[in-house]
Amino acid sequence: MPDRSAVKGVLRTQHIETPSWAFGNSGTRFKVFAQEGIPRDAFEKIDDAATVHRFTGVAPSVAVHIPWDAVSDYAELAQHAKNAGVTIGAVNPNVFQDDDYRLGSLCNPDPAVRRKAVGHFLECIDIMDVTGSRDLSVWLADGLNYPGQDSISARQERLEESLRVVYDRLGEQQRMLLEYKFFEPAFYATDVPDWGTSYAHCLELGPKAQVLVDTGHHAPGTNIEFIVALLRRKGRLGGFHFNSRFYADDDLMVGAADPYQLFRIMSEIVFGGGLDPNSGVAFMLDQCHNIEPKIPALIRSVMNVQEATAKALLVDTDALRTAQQAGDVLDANAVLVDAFATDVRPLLAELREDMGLDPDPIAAYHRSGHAAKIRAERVGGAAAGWGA
Ligand code: LRH
Ligand code: MN
Ligand code: MN
Repeated sequence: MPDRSAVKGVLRTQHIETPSWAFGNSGTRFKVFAQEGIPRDAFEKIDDAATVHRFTGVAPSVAVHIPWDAVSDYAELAQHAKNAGVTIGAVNPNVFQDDDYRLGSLCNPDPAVRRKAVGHFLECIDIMDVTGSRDLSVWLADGLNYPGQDSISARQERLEESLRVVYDRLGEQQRMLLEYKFFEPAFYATDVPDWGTSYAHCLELGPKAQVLVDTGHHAPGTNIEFIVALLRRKGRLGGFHFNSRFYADDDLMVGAADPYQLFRIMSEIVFGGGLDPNSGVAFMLDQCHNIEPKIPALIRSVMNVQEATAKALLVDTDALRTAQQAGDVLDANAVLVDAFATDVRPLLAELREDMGLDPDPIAAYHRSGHAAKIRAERVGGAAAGWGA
C-alpha cells in the first residue's frame, strides 16, 4: 500500500488554478443571476482567488480572461496578486465576443478578421511577458452552423497559418494550450472539436503546443481517461479545465456529477507521472457558479480535485500490476474500486493541519465572516463576461 506520508507529500505539491471568471456573476442564456459581494474588477477577482488559496493552501494561481480582466497596467495587476499571496496563471484570449467574429476568428474567411484575432493573441502574449504567465490558453468558438457555409478544409488551413504566427511569438518558457470542444456555439461543425484535431495542430506547431482537456467538452459516454493516458504518453497533455457536466458544457463544480470519472482521470495522471511538478500538466478549474455562492463553491471544487487525487495516489499499484499480469479481471478492478471507496477526508484534514490550515476549509470560510465583509464592501459587482 502506498505510504500515507508520501501521499501527503505529493498532495502538498499539487496546485489547482482558479478561473477569474468563476468569481463574477454568470448564468445561462436565459438569465444571469446577480449575487451580492461580487468583485467589481479584475483586482477584486484576484482577491477572491487569494481567499480560496488562503483556506485551501493549494490554489496559488488564478487564470485571467482578456478582455474580461483587462486593466491598464498588468504589472500592477501582477503585483496586486503577489501582495495577495497568489500569481497570475494562464492567460485566456477572448476571440468570441465581438461582432467581427460572427463567422469565426482564426478561421474566419475574411483575412482582416483573422489579423485582428491574431493581433489579440499577440497582445495576450505581451501580457504574459509582464505577468510572468507560462500558458496561453486557446479556445476558439469557430465553427459552422450549416453544411456548405464555408469550406471545412480551408478553415483548417487558415487555422494552421494563424496558430503558426502566434506560436512563433511564444517565449522560451511559454506554451500554447489548445483546447477543444465538440459543439457550441457552432452546431454543425466546430473547427477544433476534439483531442485529435488539437493534437494534430500541436504536433505541427512544435513542443510548446499542448492539448488542453476541458472535462465538460466531450460527448456523453466519452472515455476521458483514455484521452488523458494517450496524450500523457505522447508528452502532449498540457493540462485540464476541470468542471462537471450532466448534459452539455454545464460548467458545474468538478467532481459533483461523476466523482468516479474524476478519480479515473486522476488515476491515469498518477500512472503517467503527471503529478510531478515538472510534468507540465496544469490543473485548472473552468466553472461558473450561477446559483451557488462562488468562493465556497471554488473551495469545494479544489477539495474535490484533492480528494480524487488522494484516492488515485492510494491505488495499490503493485497489487494492480500483479492482478493485471495474472489476467485477473475482477481483482484488478477491485484494486481500483478499493482506492476509490477509501474515505480520504481524514488524510486531507491531517494534511491541512500539517500545512497550518483549518482542517475544514468550508466551515472555516463561513466562520471567518468574509462573505458578510465583501457583501458590505462591494456594491454592484460585475458579470463575468457573458450577458454583461
Ligand atoms: C469554452 C470554455 C473556454 C473559455 C471558457 C470561458 O466553453 O471552456 O475555456 O475560455 O469556457
Ligand atoms: Mn474551458
Ligand atoms: Mn467550456
